[in-house]
Amino acid sequence: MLDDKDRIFRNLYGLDDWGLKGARRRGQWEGTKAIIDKGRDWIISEMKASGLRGRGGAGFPTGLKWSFMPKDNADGRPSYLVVNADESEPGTCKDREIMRHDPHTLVEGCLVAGCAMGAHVGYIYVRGEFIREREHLQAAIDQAYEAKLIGKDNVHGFPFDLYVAHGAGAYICGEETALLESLEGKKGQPRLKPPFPANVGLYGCPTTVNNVESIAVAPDILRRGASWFAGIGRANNVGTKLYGISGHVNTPCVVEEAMSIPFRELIEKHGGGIRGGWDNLLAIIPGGASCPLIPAADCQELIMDFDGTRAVKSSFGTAGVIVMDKSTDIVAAIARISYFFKHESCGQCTPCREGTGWMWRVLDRMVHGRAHKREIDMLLEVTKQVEGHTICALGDAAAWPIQGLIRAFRPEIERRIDDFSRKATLDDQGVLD
Ligand code: L3W
Ligand code: SF4
Repeated sequence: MLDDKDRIFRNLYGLDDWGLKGARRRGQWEGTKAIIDKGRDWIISEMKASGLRGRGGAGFPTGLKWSFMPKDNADGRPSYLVVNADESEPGTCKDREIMRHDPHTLVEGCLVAGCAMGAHVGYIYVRGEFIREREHLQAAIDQAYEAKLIGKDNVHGFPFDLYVAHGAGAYICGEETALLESLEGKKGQPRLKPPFPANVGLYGCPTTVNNVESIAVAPDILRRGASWFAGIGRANNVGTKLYGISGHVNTPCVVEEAMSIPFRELIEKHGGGIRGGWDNLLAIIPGGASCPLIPAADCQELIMDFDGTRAVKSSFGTAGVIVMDKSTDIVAAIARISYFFKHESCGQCTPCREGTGWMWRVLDRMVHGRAHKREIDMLLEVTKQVEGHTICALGDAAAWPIQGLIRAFRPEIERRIDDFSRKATLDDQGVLD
């Protein structure tokens, strides 16, 4: 279990003042000038050495991403930092807690990240529904301006302006290029990549888009040293991480823990155990609704990190763990997730636009057993036609939970089909009249 002294977010539950005074008491904005004075090359090499991987779901190395930004802006294009605070992944509410209760971690992180990538302007794109979070964040930014911590002429010597923008409730605007389109005032639809935002981003300029948590942990990493962060967790999966625990546990929460914590330990220590005990566990979704299900049998030895979840054919995603006990109608649960992706598809590519609706309609029939068994393989085949054949990862995200359901719970789908056809036969014979 993570030692208290290793926790970066010391006001995660809002027990202390979230404003500047509280932030300073907790050690934020301390030594920031020394960090900025060491310059962008030092910051980037330290971030690379820390091993931090992006906390938004894909796990791309943060220091490496920052290093893609141009060193000199010789072509006259400015560089931008954009923070993805459009947290909308079902089961995920960690960035919300940062913005609500510890917003200065993010504001300080933006300054440091901006310096590392030569960006004098940053935008934080906040999910439209996060009204209170946006207010806290804006207030923290105002405090930072007033104290001359950021702004054109600040005490740190790196001019930096920071703006908050808010979305309008579309999940797809959490995809980095759709977010950029939305920020530019256009319809939020993903762009084809490459070019990556580091080359052609906001207003066609070099841009880095990072998740809230990735940016908010940066100042502490640079203050305490890369080796401190790299020493927590295990190889390739290091540092501290915010986990969201929801569903059928006794005490749902968001908690900062070490990367690579065993799933069982996470749930016992912070989730208060499974409702009804471990024998009552049916399955989990480990990192937000995009990740495939992991059945109970595979959860026993599960390590919560990128490699541990991959070993059981799932993914780590945002570490928003959704726990489901045996009272769950698992087919209905995945059908509901499937409806979500159908609803949120932006519709610009055919496999996603048509496939998400098709998959949901079939799955919705399967909830009640109104299907043929051969349709199970047909559904699986459709998920494979969608996966990897779309502009953005929403297509994959729609396909994977269904693949996970079929992989782990095919007998349950078949049982419903058998039950339905048995009832239909009895009905035909008039037995049920
Ligand atoms: C320059 C290259 N940059 C990659 C950058 C790229 C991006 C980052 C990761 O999806 C996942 C998705 C959701 N040159 C580069 C390069 N980059 N190669 O690295 O890129 P990518 O494409 O691997 O992932 P992504 O498009 O960022 C994120 C999954 O996360 N997810 C959803 C999370 C939702 C939230 C939320 O609601 N807040 O986080 C959960 O599992 O399905 O697979 O910046 O530009 N050669
Ligand atoms: Fe839009 Fe879906 Fe294509 Fe993504 S995969 S661009 S959400 S249609």
